[in-house]
Amino acid sequence: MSDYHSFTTDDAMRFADEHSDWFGEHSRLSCEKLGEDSLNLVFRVSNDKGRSLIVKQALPYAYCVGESWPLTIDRARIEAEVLLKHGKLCPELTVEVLHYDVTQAAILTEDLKEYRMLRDELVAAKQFPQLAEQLASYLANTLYYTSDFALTGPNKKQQVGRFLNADMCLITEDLSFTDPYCNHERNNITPELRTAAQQLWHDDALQAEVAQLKADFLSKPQALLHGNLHSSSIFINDDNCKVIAAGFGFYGPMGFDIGNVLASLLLNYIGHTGLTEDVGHRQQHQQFLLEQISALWHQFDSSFKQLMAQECREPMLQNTAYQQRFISQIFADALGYAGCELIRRVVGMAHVADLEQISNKTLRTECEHKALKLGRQLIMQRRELANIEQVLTMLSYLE
Ligand code: SR1
Repeated sequence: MSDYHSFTTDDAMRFADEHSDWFGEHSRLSCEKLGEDSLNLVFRVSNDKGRSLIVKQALPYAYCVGESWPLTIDRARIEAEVLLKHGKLCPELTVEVLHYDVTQAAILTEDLKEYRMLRDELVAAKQFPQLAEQLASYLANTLYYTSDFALTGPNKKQQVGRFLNADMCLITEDLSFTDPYCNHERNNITPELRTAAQQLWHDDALQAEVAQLKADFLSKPQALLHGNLHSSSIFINDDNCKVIAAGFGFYGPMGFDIGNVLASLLLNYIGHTGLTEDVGHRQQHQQFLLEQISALWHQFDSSFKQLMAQECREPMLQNTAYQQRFISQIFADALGYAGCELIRRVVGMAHVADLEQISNKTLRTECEHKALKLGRQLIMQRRELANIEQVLTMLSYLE
């Protein structure tokens, strides 16, 4: 790490200028530091003709916490390489990486100025009819083409080694699968939720299932995951969406990425009971979310099955009964990981705007209880739930 130093705005400007021809000659550049990432430094470099790029630099610690939480800067290489790999598989749905520098742990990407963060848009009850189709395509392609269905055994193992990402995985292992189930100092629990949180700490049946999901997260390298695919890692406009921020990428269980997307939509559905007062408006937005949740799974399921049927490289994995069993397992895993995400966003360290922005405290607490209840049901019943419609029915019974 000898030549590494954290960037000033001047460094970021130089980095962007040296490693792209985006600005052309004789541009006057300016740079602003953005505060949109909890772990990294992020800069926007612009020229006087309105063109801009993003420079993201990993610090040797978590930006939002400080030096007491050290992290390897190798996560920038992993992030860049995940985005480049996913970008090859889904160019239109992945932010474009123009350059990355291992020594400076810095990445230069396109600036998604025409896009907004999906979480903010969903909190504002904006609707995007193509969302499920786009995300299902991203998930099916990135997960299939980085798995054993598509790669040779030796190549796959080499890839697993390139993307071990121990520090970032440990954050998820702790924040998603351990802290919410014990009285951990990192947890962020409102007084109104204290009793419900304490129930989680003593819920042996639930903890046995979370242990299974955590064990799979630790030891099931099925595909190269994004690793943090919630609605703050997705940028969107009326035509398209793009996935950003793959710093948590690693080879893990496919259901984890799918579950995180489902959880973002479910949290938004639950949150709107408190966010949107007008009943008609709320129901209309929630109906949109139900349709997207259903379409997301159905389209993923059909694309992934088609890929397995038509492109599977490995003879033994071409067995149709095996493929059917595989997709059922992915569905159950996705529901389990969605459940863990719902729970950790209520009682764990990192909360979400979908619930935090509910100004009426009573309503917010009600919504948080619903998220905990649904999270538990998804984890406990994930193997019995036969299809996504049963999940939607479960959601309607939360009221
Ligand atoms: C210290 S990082 C907290 C959370 O933010 C990220 O987006 C991940 O979801 C992580 O768990």
